[in-house]
Amino acid sequence: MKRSARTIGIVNDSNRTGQNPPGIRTAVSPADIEHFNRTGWLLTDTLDAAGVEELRSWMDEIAEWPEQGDGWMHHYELTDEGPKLCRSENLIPFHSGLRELITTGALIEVASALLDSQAVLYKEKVNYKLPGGAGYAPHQDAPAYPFIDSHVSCMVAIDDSTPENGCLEVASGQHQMLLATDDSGCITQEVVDSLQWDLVPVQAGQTLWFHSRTPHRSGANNSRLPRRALYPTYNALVEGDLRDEYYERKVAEFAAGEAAEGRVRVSLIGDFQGRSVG
Ligand SMILES: O=C(O)CCC(=O)C(=O)O
Repeated sequence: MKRSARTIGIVNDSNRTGQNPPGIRTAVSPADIEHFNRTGWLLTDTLDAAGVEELRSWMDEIAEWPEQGDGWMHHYELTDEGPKLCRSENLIPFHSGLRELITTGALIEVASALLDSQAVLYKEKVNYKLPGGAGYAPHQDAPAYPFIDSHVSCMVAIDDSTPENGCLEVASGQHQMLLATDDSGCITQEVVDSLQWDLVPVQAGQTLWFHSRTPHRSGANNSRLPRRALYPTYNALVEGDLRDEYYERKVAEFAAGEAAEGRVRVSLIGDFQGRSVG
């Protein structure tokens, strides 16, 4: 895969409001919303050091949940060091702290501001990207998110996300339409080569917001430390509260279909490059 990309930094950390529990200290300004509407992404501060520590402890708990749960899903990939957890999803029915963090307070307020409408949670996942964990091919999320056209997602960084450990790369200003896709539902190589890709390092506690049509990709984790990130996705409530339907559809499609040869299936498109555990 051709991987030339520039690096961009935080775009706006002004206009921050006072403390909101638990450890959240952010709001978006009109300039932030303008940036998001123009580029399709926005980097904000979300958690202070205590909030990051709490989120890390929740992630440690969730990673210990049994593989066969009461509705949550764990996915595993094969790395050179053996099988590792790569994703957990459908988590909020089983974790009150996480439910509060992503369905009340600053995150849902920012999502509502970016959607310009009251937001509701569409889905949630954690990508662990443990050492040796694989990256994601260039894609837009919208083809993997059925029922409606527009969503806003965010990556809440649990660990610092860097070029070395597989931070996201985005293509700015490309979120108005769906791009051409290949057999796996990812962006065709010709289109990928025509886009400018920007690396977006995200520090633990910061949040990278992006539209579900914002093209993005990421590399493997070539470091010795985890690169965990929490990804809630929201939609406008006027379009429906679709979370239960989303997971019903996902479970049904996973039961009916196979992953591409040798790959782990974590999504309704084939963006994840992780090897199957077998
Ligand atoms: O966590 C990453 O590196 C990328 C995740 C991603 O693109 C996705 O889950 O759709």
